[in-house]
Amino acid sequence: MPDIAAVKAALTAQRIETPSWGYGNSGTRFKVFAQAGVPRTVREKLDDAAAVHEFTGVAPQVSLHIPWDRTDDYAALAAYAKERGLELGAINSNTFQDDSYRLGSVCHPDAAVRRKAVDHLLDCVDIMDATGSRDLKLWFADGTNYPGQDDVVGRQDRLAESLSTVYERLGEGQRLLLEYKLFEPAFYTTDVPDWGTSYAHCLRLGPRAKVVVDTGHHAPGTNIEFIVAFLLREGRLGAFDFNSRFYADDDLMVGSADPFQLFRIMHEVAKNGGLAPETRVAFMLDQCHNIEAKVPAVIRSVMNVQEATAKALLVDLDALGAAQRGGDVLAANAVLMDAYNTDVRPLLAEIREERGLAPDPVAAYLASGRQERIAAERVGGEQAGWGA
Ligand SMILES: [Mn+2]
Repeated sequence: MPDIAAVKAALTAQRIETPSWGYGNSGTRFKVFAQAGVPRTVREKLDDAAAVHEFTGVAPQVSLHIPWDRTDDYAALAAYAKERGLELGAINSNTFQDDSYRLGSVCHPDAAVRRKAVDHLLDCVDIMDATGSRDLKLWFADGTNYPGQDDVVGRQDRLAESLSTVYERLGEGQRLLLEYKLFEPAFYTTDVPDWGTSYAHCLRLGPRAKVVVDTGHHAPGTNIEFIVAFLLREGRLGAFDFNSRFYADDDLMVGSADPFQLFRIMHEVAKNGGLAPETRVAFMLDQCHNIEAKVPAVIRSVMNVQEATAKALLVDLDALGAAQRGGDVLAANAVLMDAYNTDVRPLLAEIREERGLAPDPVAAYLASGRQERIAAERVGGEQAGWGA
């Protein structure tokens, strides 16, 4: 059986990075619903992230999105974060909200547009230098809508050249994380549609280029845990963008739609060394809380990742290996299911109490009065939302 002290140590050491945009208003293509108390500035987003860390104890990093979180002094922003017990995490680029990107950004047929996109990515590396961020996270909306619209291989060549320019600019300890997505906004070809395309570009770039697995970016039925296991084996799993989905890229709270899938993913992570700090896998959330209260939703999401991780750590790997070597299909499956069916909430509550935290972070946040306080204080100004 797993050593419970080691399980507790692994859960205490786990870090889950939250996204600045998760604290702002977001929506669907139909409507963005405003909520009371939503941040109006990047500093107020950091205040919300600090609250999530205060109640969970495992979320000290915040991803920024440029230009949504643009500020004129990134070192000062990093200092503001540090005063609140936070660090600035991945810098997410944005090459999808400018009119010039109608036909793509780094894959655009016009070299001048590609240069503009690459210059933005290089600006993001400058920001990383100022914030101390380790990771540049790239997702491109590039692709085509109609057969014949552009040269598929030509676009791959442009992508490779653009990525190479950015990779060469990275400083010591900085990484390039390349995220893939099957479709949307492009509906015929997407230039980085899957893990294989991302992996192939990362291989050519070098060892500090890694793949990002956004759990909402696959075709229905895709075996995501296989992708995770493969990338870990190859040393190319850079990060997760956790969220969950029923249909497409729904960006719902991680673990809400399919907690069993999240457990299967975390089992491969835990079994294959992905929780070890030296493997440097970043566990990030990429979610939009459109109708639910945002800070409690982020806290719940962090807890969902912790619960899946705890169950994964409880898998009896010795018994599993014995059953697998013996060809005992039912016993092997039963080992996994025993762990999945364990109620780990008391264990996580115990770990929190040992660290001086409330056993139920959502209940503690709601009882703290903070939500009412920020709703009263954050009046006037313009609420932060996606795209701003
Ligand atoms: Mn993502």
